[in-house]
Amino acid sequence: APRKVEKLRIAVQKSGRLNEGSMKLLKECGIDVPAGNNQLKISVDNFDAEILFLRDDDIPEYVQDGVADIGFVGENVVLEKNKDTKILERLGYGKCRLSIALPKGKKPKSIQELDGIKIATSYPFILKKWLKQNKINADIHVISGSVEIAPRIGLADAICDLVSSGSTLFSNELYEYQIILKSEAVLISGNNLSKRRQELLDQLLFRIRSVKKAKY
Ligand code: PRT
Ligand code: ZN
Repeated sequence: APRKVEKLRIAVQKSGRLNEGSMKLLKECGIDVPAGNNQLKISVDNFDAEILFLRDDDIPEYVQDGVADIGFVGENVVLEKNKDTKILERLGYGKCRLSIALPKGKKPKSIQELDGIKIATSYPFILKKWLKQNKINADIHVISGSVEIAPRIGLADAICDLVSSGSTLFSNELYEYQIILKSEAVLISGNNLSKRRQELLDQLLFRIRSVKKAKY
């Protein structure tokens, strides 16, 4: 019987802000991913790999559990989920900041003045850690989407959310007060790759680093 080929299982965001950058990077690495018709899993023809298309939030857990071997995902998601994975490489796309934003006109002279306020966020783990490090006592109110409207409807005094151009904050009469994390897409891996999969990962990493070098 033919031996089953072991493939490197690569998790990529199915759709959203990181999909295009991740697919482009794979292509630049010489990995041809056949155009998918909305499939969850696609095999690559010219590299022993298969691509798993997932929601970004699920990628750290799937990589930790060994459902995927590696994943392309935002560092913000990796740090928030706090799973047992390691960051192998920063990838240079998907750049954004996780920042505390305040209503226009509120201008605390120092971050200590944030004490006692209520902050709406989808990033409670990262925010909590930052508040603790800075000895600030604030209330965290977790919401999963449209965080930027929370101050206007009286749900919170401030928000902690991802910012890139700043236009979402601007149109909600908020401004970026304090950056708590600078994020970009990263490559993560789990801890128990087979010998063959580790070999494939080393090949891919070598190519990723060559692509990055060629860009600078
Ligand atoms: O469906 P799935 O769960 O996979 O996707 P998602 O909707 O959760 O994530 P998606 O595609 O929005 O973002 C994926 C990743 O892109 C994030 O985890 C970040 O690592 C990165 N990224 C980079 C951003 C942004 N820039 C960004 N601007 N993610 C979100 N935003 C949002 C932000 O939350 C806010 O609503 O864009 C708005 C602010 O943008 P500006 O330009 O108005 O400042
Ligand atoms: Zn998501």
